Amino acid sequence: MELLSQPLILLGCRDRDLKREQVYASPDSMVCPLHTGFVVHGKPQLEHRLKLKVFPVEEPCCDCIASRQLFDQCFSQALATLGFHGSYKPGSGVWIYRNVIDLRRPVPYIWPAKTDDPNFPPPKPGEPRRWPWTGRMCGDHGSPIWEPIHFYHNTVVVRDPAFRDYYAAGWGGHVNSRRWIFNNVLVQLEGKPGLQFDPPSEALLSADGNLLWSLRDGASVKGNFFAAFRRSDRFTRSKKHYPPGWGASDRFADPKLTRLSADWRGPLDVRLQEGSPAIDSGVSLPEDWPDPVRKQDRGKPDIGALPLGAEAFKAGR
Ligand SMILES: [Ca+2]
Repeated sequence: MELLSQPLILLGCRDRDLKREQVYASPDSMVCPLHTGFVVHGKPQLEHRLKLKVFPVEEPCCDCIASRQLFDQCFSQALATLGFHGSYKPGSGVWIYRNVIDLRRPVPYIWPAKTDDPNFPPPKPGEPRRWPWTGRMCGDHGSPIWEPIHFYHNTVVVRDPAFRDYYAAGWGGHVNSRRWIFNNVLVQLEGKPGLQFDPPSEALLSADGNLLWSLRDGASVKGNFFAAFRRSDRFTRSKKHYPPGWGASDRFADPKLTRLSADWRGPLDVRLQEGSPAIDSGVSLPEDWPDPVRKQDRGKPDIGALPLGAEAFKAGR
């Protein structure tokens, strides 16, 4: 089985930041590198077949959360790439930046129970059969309070619309603690990117300088993609806490990545090409936000994981 040919890294990472790991999850798992390690849901027969170890959720260590950072990593094939679980008290936050998150690949949530299992509809004429599901950017298990999150300068590619069409591949949802979402490239292969938000108070969220795109459907969008949202009460209310308003500098445009295919088997090269609308389109971030390549970025910030001219980092062991 091809899934088994890839390394599986179980993250317990209590005593260090994570850098340049190639992180894969199992087909039926949630990776929780931010806090709790690795959670496998049910299906013991599947776990056995995949020779996975099940790591119990650990009690938190809030001291280590205070400095938790994830950067220069590649994530792929995860059911919920960054997830939260447990009833722990959130720490002082995590910093997630300069990562490549490639969620094009299908994730088998369940296996077919029979040959005509309705969970596996037949393909449309001319299209190949495929798994109905892919991974999610973020999620939780049991509705915990999420860590305060700084999510900035990442490049994210997902296949499907986010849960409830939440903004930024899902980061606009489950906002129950402070969150910052800035200068990310967020490409969806199919369907329009979501512009839904759910924080109970606008004070919890700051978001701007993100570039959204749909590989299949972006070119068919006429007019200003953000027009309706920017007329909304929600946008107006967001100005009280983030004066430009959520996503005031966001863009909807093809980021012109070096290599991006709808076929998950194809390589993903997130380096920006000359002329990319991501160049110099980000918003300025505080100097004290950690960033190893800020000095390589000429002029205004380039959106995404790699500024123009930066070499792709090598992740994995
Ligand atoms: Ca720049």
